[in-house]
Amino acid sequence: MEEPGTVYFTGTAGAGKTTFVRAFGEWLRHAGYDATLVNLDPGSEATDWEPDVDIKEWVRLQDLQDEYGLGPNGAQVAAADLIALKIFEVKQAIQELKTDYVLIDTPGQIELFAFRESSKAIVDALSGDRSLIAFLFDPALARTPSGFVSLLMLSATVEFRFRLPMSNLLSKVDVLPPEQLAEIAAWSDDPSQLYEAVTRDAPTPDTQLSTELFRAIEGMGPLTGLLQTSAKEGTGLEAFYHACQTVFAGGEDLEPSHAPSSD
Ligand SMILES: Nc1nc2c(ncn2[C@@H]2O[C@H](COP(=O)(O)OP(=O)(O)OP(=O)(O)O)[C@@H](O)[C@H]2O)c(=O)[nH]1
Ligand SMILES: [Mg+2]
Repeated sequence: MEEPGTVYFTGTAGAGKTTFVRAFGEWLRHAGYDATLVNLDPGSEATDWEPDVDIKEWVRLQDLQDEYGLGPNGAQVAAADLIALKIFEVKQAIQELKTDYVLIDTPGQIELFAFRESSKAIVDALSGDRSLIAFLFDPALARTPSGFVSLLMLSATVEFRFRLPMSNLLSKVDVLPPEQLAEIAAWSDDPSQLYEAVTRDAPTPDTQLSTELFRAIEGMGPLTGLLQTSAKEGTGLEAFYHACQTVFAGGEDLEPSHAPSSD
């Protein structure tokens, strides 16, 4: 059997990761594909759905807090290390289900996920040749030029850490008016429009910084294809599926787009 396509969902707290995983999982099943939905968040409190593989069977944030008197963030750090120790059991549970797709919901606190060495070990263990990281842009941040640039930087940081192909998604587009969506689309398609928006912003102290950050991003490569999605309304799920397929089929370079070429 062909190796499954594995997609990790990352993004700032509350960006819509869990909702997207569920909606996309349903979309895939409806379209006739099997999907395994994996919860990698040991602190997830969702009671209204059952992931197919749930890290809480192995590691629970609440237990760590109770047992060791840790705060929520200390417990997340400890949890990431414990998950890394259990990761081959988790991998086996995923593999036993033998599905076409594996959708992985990651912990809400992106810095805990993105910056821990143990997360790198977790992602390395679960990823095959057909893997992709989806990074969700929360519209609450993405609608301002400086917020948009900050999210691009964060997405680039995740790519730099994990060295996997990335797909950037704008989530919850149902909450933004069409003019704002058009503006965000223009920023992602045309770097010069983003640059203009950043510099046109009121001359607040962060403008200089945003401009410098933007230049750094521009130097890394093209800011291509921010997909507009709404898990609530089902918008963009098919387009995201095609984006995944393109990466899995090797249609796009499987190396991180920002990696320097070796020749
Ligand atoms: N309008 C709208 N709201 C959404 C959509 N997707 C998620 N939300 C809402 O956004 C909030 C956060 O969604 P989650 O899916 O829990 O986000 P998350 O990134 O998993 O959050 P954490 O794991 O806590 O970081 C919830 O109130 C969701 O109902 C969407 O497509 N449209
Ligand atoms: Mg979540």
